[in-house]
Amino acid sequence: MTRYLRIRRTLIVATLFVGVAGAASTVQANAATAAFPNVVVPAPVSETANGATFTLTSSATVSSDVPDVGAYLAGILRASTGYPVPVTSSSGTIALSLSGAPASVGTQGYQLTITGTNVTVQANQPAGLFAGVQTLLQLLPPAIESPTVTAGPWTAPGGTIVDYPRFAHRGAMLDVARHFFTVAQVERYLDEIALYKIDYFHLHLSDDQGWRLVINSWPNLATYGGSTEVGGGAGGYYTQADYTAIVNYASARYITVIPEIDMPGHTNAALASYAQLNCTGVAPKLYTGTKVGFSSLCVPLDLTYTFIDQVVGEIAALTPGPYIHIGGDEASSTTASDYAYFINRAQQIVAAHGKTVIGWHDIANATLLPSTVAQFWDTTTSNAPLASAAANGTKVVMSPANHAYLDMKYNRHTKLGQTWAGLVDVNTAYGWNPGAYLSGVGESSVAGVEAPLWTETIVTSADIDYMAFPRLPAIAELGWSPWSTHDVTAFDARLGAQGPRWKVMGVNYYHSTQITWPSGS
Ligand code: IFG
Repeated sequence: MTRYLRIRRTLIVATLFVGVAGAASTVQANAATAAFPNVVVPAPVSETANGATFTLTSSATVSSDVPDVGAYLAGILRASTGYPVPVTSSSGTIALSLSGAPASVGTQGYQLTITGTNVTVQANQPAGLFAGVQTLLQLLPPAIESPTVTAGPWTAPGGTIVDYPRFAHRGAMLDVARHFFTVAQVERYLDEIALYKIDYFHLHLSDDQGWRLVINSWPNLATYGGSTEVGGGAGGYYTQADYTAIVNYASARYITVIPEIDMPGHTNAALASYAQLNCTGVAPKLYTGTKVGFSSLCVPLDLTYTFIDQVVGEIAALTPGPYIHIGGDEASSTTASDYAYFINRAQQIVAAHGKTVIGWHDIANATLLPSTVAQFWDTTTSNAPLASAAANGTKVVMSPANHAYLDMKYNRHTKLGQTWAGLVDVNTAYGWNPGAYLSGVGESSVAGVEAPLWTETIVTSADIDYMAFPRLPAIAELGWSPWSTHDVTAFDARLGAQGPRWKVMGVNYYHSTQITWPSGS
């Protein structure tokens, strides 16, 4: 069990209530009004320092209107400080409250107030409390994230932060089809993305090289279609209980899972699992290479739509979130007319199961349902079918590969990753405006952003860490922070301050030469 895994917080259900919450925190009002340190990622909307310094002491308590968020925070504080940090029913030293927040913070934002003696996080919804807790942790010393007891002092600068997201959709994607990752590895990544107020987790569950989720009505998909991976390894798959565990772990961190079944292309694993799904009636072999565009479901075949209906039906029943991702990318082996027909039918099937479709922007070549969301992934800054769909009300999740694809190499020396979309170091990941990037797709058409991590070359959790950090926080900031705070110099400084936190957490991040990393981090 690596050091990092120990900090993978399981929410503490049984919490200890004590009657009297007292905080013997030391009050150190600094003479001059200190400014907030430039450390929080994503950058908050507003910060006002009050010159006080809060110190967490062994008598500190946490109270929370949402017990699980209180338990999450107390778990982190206990692990690193060694303090008991009981969770009380009210008026904790650190109080997480669902009342008193300004309406401006909406459903995902919060107000954080730190005085010399107390901390208050106020929000309108539980997700806002969770977001405020992430900001509070970033204002405490990096060692607060330590999985083992370490020395303080545990101080935080006094002041008030009012904060809320620019875009409601801030996602991270993990491709578990090219290489399979266990539930524990996925949960580790969920812990990491939760630190940066990510609220959607896109799980790429099927592709040419693997099918990764049990579908009871089509059992060969997992047992045969999931039996290998890129390079010929053992592959693997999630039982439906595994998938539910991932969904619940994400949900406890206010992250909604978006399952993807890629279609009609990227379907070799499914076609290899059932000969009757193939137009020829002959199943292809399992594929362990990294080519794309060579497979297609059989569009004229009625069984294809029974297959999709049953697959989508089982997945929808396991997915509390609103979206099913139908892929739609790189269907080079499907004719344009078949593709449009197929996407139109697939959307109807998903809608019949009460879910909203999201798909790679290629689906704009079909007729999109009003609620269907398109995910942009190309390296251009214009796309005519997508612009006309946006003009008709289609919302877009922005994932331009030359900025947001975490499987791109940082530079030509990077061992892992690919280069087809270019070399992407952290300032390239940060250097774009999602609300003004694609011609004809303005701010009001943009649902948000997502950082995909494709895994043709990614095998271990350390590989995931290396490619995601420090670039994922850049995409997270583009999704959360106001454009008015966009400043690469200030961002690079704040990102540098994250290094010691990742070091303590055992996150294997890339020490980009574009960032000044504190010594020892
Ligand atoms: N494009 C393919 C992915 C993956 C990627 C690797 C999309 C939508 C290249 N499709 O990105 O399957 O192979 O960078």
